Amino acid sequence: MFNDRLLQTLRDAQHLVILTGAGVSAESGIPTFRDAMTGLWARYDPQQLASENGFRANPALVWGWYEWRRAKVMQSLPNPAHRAIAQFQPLVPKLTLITQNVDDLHERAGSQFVIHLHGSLHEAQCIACAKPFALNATPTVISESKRVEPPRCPACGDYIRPGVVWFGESLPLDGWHAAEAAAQNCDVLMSIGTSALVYPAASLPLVALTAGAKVIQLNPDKTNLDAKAHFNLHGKAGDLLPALLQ
Ligand code: BJW
Ligand code: ZN
Repeated sequence: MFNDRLLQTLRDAQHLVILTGAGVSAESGIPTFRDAMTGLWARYDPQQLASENGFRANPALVWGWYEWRRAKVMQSLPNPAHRAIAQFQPLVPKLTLITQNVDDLHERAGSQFVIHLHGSLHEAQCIACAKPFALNATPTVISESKRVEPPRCPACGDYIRPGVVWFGESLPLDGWHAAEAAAQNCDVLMSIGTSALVYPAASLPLVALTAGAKVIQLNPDKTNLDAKAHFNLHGKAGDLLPALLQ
């Protein structure tokens, strides 16, 4: 099913970087962002829902939408792609797992150290003073367009916001620096289930290529990375990754 050079590249890997995107959670029933029919951005305006201006303009709309997504993730289970990624860990001397996903499905599949470049649906903080806020364990929002007034910060009284990275915002700097260093120092990088359109995450495979690493891409569709990657595997992560482990 796979070509020998690809399998040898994986067997020889000393430091494997795995960069994941929404496609890895798609088979758990979590919608991606940019898939034409089913992606979140096909139905919602990213400026309205994933920017600080959007939140300031309509906090209850944005908070309700994120609570609906958090509930959806909590009702979902890791899929064979998450589980296969966790199973790579003992097979290579060093593995760095970097995700753009805001769910916790890698952790629930058994991956221990996960760099979350775009934050987490399961964290929240004050929009003004950044004090962390403990979310209730069981979100009750089941309708995607239900408006829910966000909680208020006990310290300063401003709104609590989702702990995710919106457009125009900085990535968590520790995570970003660790991700960049891993891309610079790895010998193999796998880019899985990402459209490779959102920066700076999309620059990580390019950093690895420039540093001389082999890049393997897994995605049912073509992306901008196809022309640059050493190997392009067109298929679903949940089919390809378990087969690669065989
Ligand atoms: C399957 C599958 C299956 C389906 N198996 N695959 C112009 C040019 C360049 C950059 C910019 C620009 N204008 C503005 C910018 C910057 C901007 C940016 O990149 N915009 C571009 C869209 C143009 N970036 C930022 O603003 C970032 N901040 C920043 O740059 O600050 C400076 C800084 C840098 C470093 C340190 C400090 C400061 C912030 C970006 C934040 C992105 N936020 C979101 C929302 C998070 C919250 C939430 O969840 O609501 O993050 S947007 C959304 O896109 C989300 C995702 O993590 C991100 C990436 O999406 P992903 O994962 O690739 O999903 P999709 O849907 O795009 O692709 C899924 C893929 O899966 C598809 O290809 C399918 O084919 C595939 N698939 N089923 C495998 N079964
Ligand atoms: Zn506050």
